[in-house]
Amino acid sequence: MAIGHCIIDFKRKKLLAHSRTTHLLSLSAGLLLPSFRLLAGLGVRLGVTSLLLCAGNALASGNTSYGVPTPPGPFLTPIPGTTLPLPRQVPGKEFSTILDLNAANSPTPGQSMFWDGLGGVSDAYNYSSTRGQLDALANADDALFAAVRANNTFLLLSMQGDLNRNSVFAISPTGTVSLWASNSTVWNPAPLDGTGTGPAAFDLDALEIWGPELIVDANRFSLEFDVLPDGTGSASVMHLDNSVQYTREDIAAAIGRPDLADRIDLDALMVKGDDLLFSIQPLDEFDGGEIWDWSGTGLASFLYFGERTWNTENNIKDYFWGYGFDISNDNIDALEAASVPGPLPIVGLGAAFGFSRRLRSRIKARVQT
Ligand SMILES: [Ca+2]
Ligand SMILES: [Ca+2]
Ligand SMILES: [Ca+2]
Repeated sequence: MAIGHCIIDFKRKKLLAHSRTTHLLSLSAGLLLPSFRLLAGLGVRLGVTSLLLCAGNALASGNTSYGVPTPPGPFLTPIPGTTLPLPRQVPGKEFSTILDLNAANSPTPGQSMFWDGLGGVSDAYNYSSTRGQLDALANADDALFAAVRANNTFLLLSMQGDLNRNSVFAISPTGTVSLWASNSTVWNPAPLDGTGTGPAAFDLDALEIWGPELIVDANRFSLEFDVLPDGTGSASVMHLDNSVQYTREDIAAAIGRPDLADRIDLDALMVKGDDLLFSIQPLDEFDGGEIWDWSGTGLASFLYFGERTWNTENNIKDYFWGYGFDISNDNIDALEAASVPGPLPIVGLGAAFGFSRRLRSRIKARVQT
């Protein structure tokens, strides 16, 4: 059981992307084991890392690659459903702060970080070595993209400002709102504030989850103001190699406002091939809380999810307040999705086994005496 949960799985997007060259071993409990060739293709480091993580899970000793003593996991596979996994159970999480920082807390434009869901972070990738601030992350084949459209997963979103250090909220298929990750779930201890006297609050503004651990797989991104990484032009959605998937003209036309092409700024993103789920920075009549669902051609429509339409009229501030959460504004600045069929496996399985073994021997000793 412990071994099964230790096996690192990949998001379906990764599996699909490599399905032609990869043999998959289907395991019970819906877990999938990627072949060694896939591991090698993605970086031999991963295989070693996952083994280390498994060992760490059992031993719960030493620092993980994220710099904290407790390793994340047990990792789950993204599957449509009505159970929300814990952040630590979702492999391959990446994020960026609104003022891009690296794991050493130095301002680093374009920087993303891995986070383990237990407060540990490490540097992931720099998308803009020149000047641009990262403001949206996605994978070309985002897990659970179709499940969002089918209203059969949890929609994850971050609001601009992360008021009260609430970084990521989860919207259930029936529209209930819960907190999925606080500042300290993402990065703890958080970077010190300017006075050096305490942890500063930060605003998570880009999020990508479900992937191999400690391997960069956010291969779609947007920069603040939709500039190109070299600053010579503009684009809303880019590939990892800095080629343009969608221009600002494309996005402005998709929302029916081609006149906004020189001002639009995409700031939250999920991708599946040509299809996008996206939000923008507040602009004209748009308050930034809109989520558009777009096939890549023609007009986009507003997403219907959680028994509501995510258009401008959807007052997110009032909606969240109904669930006890205060937010600064209606601007969504990161999008993702998470679900498993449930129930959740027990967290800290290694420790639990250790305990039960001690308990058993104690009981045994008592019986013998
Ligand atoms: Ca945010
Ligand atoms: Ca942008
Ligand atoms: Ca927005």
